[in-house]
Amino acid sequence: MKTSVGLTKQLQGLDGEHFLHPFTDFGALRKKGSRIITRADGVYIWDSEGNQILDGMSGLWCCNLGYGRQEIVDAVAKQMQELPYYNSFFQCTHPPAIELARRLADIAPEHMNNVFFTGSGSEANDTVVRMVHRYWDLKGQPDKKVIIGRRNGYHGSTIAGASLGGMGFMHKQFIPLPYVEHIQQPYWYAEGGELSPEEFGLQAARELETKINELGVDKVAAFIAEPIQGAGGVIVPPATYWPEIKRICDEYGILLVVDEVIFGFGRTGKMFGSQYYDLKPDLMPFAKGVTNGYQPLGGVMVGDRVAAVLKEDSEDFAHGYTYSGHPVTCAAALATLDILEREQLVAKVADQTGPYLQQRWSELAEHPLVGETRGVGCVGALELVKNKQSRARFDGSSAGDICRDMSIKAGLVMRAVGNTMIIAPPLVLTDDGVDELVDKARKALDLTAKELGV
Ligand code: PXG
Repeated sequence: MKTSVGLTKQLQGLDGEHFLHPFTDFGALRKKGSRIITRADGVYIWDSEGNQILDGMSGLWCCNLGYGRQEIVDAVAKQMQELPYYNSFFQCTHPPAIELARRLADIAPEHMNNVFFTGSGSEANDTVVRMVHRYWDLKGQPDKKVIIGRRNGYHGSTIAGASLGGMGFMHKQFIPLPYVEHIQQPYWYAEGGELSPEEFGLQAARELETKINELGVDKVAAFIAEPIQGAGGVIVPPATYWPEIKRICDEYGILLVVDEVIFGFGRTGKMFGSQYYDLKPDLMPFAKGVTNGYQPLGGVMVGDRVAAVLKEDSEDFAHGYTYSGHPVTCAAALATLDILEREQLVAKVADQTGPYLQQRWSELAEHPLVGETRGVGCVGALELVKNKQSRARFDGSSAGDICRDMSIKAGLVMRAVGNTMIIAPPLVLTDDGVDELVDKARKALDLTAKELGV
């Protein structure tokens, strides 16, 4: 749909009047007017002014197979006709949820054979808290309640999700759960100082050991982390980080929760980020890409040692949502997994799309504004800096905000996290698509440099 400028203004007016957007300064947006997206196809979106924009963020890290996937639409329509809703409470179930549970058990790491369904990644992380606490209660260690996360980690926006995450700007707007603690993030470029990435990775990981000892291992239940921080700025940990975290979790016997909401379903070139880093998580929350973003579905994959204990519980596990295992969302997920397998997209990211994107993306490091580029598979980040040698940053998020707007002007959705620019394009991006993305990102950087007068 191409709308007229007049209609765009009218919709923006109504939007500002009635619609409270997530993570938004309502007043500022109302003044500026929101961008109205009216349709999408393949790797492109179109706005109400008719501009065609390459979606470098796969919606919000979720439309990994791109738009216009009729097969998912058909599966959803068929399921809606057959059984649009039934619950999985009170000893009931239905074929789509059963089939999806089995399918997920097939593709998850070997030791993960059970799933609890939710409606989102945030609900998945609320479920994580409930499972972790129940597990240790049933193990006869009810004092083990503390969950350790990381500063600048993101695990969603419910009270539990936002508490597990370590976003200071979120924490200051509510009272985080008292049993969640945070340690340093493995963000070498911003916090590594004079240390090598390898030294810094070890140091950041060892904060977990220090924190466990400070709190007492008898109080600590679990550690939660994203394999690579997504919303925090595509922070790829140094190679030394995950092996050391693994060692500490094993040695102290605490549960390892790897949040796969962004990296699940192929983004690193492995089915799960845990497999990319050779981790053996006890719990694996997921969402987003499982339905290609077409339906709201999340869940928690449960490792055998936790599942065995929960399944021996003589009481109900007193937790669940009306839409846990909603049949229509499960049908969307099954169609998504069919496509992912048939088009061999995970292998394609590992062998072709990922390496080519990383090679072309790294060329942007030569740009005068860019201090570092990094990435894995189909994600990338670049740091906008005043000075490449000293790694001196621009104030606040000024450069990032400009670059985000310039990127749209250049025809590309690139997200700004402060002064870090990030991309997570659909896994179906072709080599030509990669070239287009990098050309547009470079144009955005040139326009940003001009605007900043550097
Ligand atoms: N865990 C991780 C790792 C996430 O990235 C969630 C949990 C929560 O999922 P739901 O479905 O409840 O949103 C997320 C979500 C951003 C951005 O700006 C990232 C997310 C959500 C919204 C914005 O990068 N990730």
